[in-house]
Amino acid sequence: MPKTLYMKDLSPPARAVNMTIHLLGLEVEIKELNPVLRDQDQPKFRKMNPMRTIPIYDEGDFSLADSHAIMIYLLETYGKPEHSYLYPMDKRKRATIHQRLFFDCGILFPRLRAIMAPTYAGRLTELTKYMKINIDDAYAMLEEYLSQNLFLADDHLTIADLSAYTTTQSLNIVHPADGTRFPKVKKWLKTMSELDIVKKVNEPGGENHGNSLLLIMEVNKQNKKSKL
Ligand SMILES: N[C@@H](CCC(=O)N[C@@H](CS)C(=O)NCC(=O)O)C(=O)O
Repeated sequence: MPKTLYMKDLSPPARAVNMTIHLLGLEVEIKELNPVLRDQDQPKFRKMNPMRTIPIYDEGDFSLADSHAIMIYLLETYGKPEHSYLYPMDKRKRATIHQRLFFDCGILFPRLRAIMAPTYAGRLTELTKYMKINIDDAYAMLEEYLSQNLFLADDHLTIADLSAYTTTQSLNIVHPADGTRFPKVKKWLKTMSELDIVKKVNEPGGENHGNSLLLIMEVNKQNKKSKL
């Protein structure tokens, strides 16, 4: 059954899935859906994903939304022994990975989305104090996790890192982590940025996403000024 990933390169969760696909060596056709243009609202995609978000993964007779669910499915279904480092069989290790994926889904990404939505809607001109406090609070949680292991859920790379990295990379562009307060976050960001998979598959979308948010905020600022 042919496999398709509906995504856009700028999307952090979509890039996390794409990196997983590459690490597993899967043949998956990538088709672009632009969430800013609301491509995902078309009836076909609404049926596949009533949440109306990307990424969406499709195998013809089965489709799945939410990057975290997709990554787990891909590892469980297509993971070979050589991929077990990404998602070890040990139940407690998996439970920790699941928790970190939920952390991305429930804490990290919503704090980024809180910036993305008003920026794309033309309303946000700069981060509010409240947004910055929330991001620093998320960095503090990451710092704690990274004090327990070298990577987010273990002493090596797992799918939890792929997921949280794409989100944190953008957060770190719009509101850089303070290296004095969050040294482990800074080190992890650097380590992740130097991985081959990140360089080859995550980029240039990763850098472009955060930078485009800053650029759009600047445009929003100019537009606001010109209306005064
Ligand atoms: N928890 C979801 C979040 C997906 C998500 O919000 N994707 C954004 C693009 S980065 C989107 O499709 N936004 C459209 C919207 O929220 O309406 C996942 O991990 O897949």
